[in-house]
Amino acid sequence: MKEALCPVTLQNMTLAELGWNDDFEKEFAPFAKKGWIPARLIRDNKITYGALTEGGIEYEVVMSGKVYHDAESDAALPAVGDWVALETGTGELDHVIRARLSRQTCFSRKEPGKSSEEQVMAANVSMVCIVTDAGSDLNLRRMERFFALVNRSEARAIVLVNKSDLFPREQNEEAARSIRELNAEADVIITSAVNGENVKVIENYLEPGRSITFVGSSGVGKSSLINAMLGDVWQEEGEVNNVTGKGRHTTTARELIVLEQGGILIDNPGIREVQMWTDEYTLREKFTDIEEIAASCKFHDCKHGTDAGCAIREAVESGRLSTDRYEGYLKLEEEIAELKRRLKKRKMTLERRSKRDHKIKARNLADRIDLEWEENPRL
Ligand SMILES: Nc1nc2c(ncn2[C@@H]2O[C@H](COP(=O)(O)OP(=O)(O)OP(=O)(O)O)[C@@H](O)[C@H]2O)c(=O)[nH]1
Ligand SMILES: [Mg+2]
Ligand SMILES: [Zn+2]
Repeated sequence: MKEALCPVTLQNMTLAELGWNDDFEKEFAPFAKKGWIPARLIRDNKITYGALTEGGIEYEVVMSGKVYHDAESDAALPAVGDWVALETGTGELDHVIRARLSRQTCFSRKEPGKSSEEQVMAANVSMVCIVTDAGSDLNLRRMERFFALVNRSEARAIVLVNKSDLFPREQNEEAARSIRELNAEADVIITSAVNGENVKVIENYLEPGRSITFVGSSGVGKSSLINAMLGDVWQEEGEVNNVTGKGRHTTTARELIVLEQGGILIDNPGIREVQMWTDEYTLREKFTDIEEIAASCKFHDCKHGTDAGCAIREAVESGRLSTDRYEGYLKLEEEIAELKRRLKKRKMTLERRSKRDHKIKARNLADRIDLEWEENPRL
């Protein structure tokens, strides 16, 4: 029997296990001369990044003003999975990304015609694992878009039709068949993180130094599948809601896990990120019947809660609309609102980043001026 997968003991981690190869080595040569070290970005904390280096040493790093300003678009900024040249310092926030190495693959989302809007989801991944289920998450139009994105990235796509334990066999197979029809080249696998169906099959895709990134809607089971592959070793604990006391188990930042048996897994946050590559329109499409009902609410900005003259509430009360679908619809509205908040926050973050760069520059300049003054006082 195969041993359970487990994350690499950090002290022993080699660059190769992290995905380093000869092409990176070659490109890195001039940076090595400057005393900089190779590091792979494993987490995007918005202002800072988590970076792993040889021997599993993790640094919290910032990008240099130059890296920031040289980036002609968001897509050119360092992203999770990127290899960078790191200048380590002595203090906190003194570890600086001096350069980003070329990407060997790049999984990103790009709106047609809006190249500045490209968002890198994962750099240098060999495989993108798209997770869905045979129930309400299944959306063939969204799947088509995923396939188009993966195709462009030079990575390979596999699709997991997860939560098979929840649906009849025929439904899982029908879902898998309709996905295969969209893309004959993609492997489509029916899985369950709960009963372990085909979890071992995913492990067959692992290879030393190769990264697999998991994408798909929130709650579809990306973290659970990774947990199932890792056994009890790795747990993604979501924040706990103060009111309900329930864990949300939602992945909030991309996280990269290096496995002792070889291979690298990247867990991604779900729907809130998916929003960034499916648009509001695609999401609403599933609920057109409800949108039609909503059109006859008394107020055009009806929140469908306690508002007077709410057609949706009436439909639920009369049984014309099931509470399940209604709740799904409300969740969607929250997700869309969340997307908008995130986009706004992102814009503010970028502005803050640029301000911070200016502050660092100002500080460096101030230090230099002090130094010059001490060396050469002009009294
Ligand atoms: N029945 C069943 N439930 C599952 C399966 N996989 C995941 N779940 C449940 O679905 C819920 C969400 O799973 P997660 O693994 O957190 O989903 P995720 O895709 O990581 O979600 P985000 O991190 O928010 O993107 C949890 O309650 C899991 O227990 C499965 O195969 N079968
Ligand atoms: Mg998750
Ligand atoms: Zn209403």
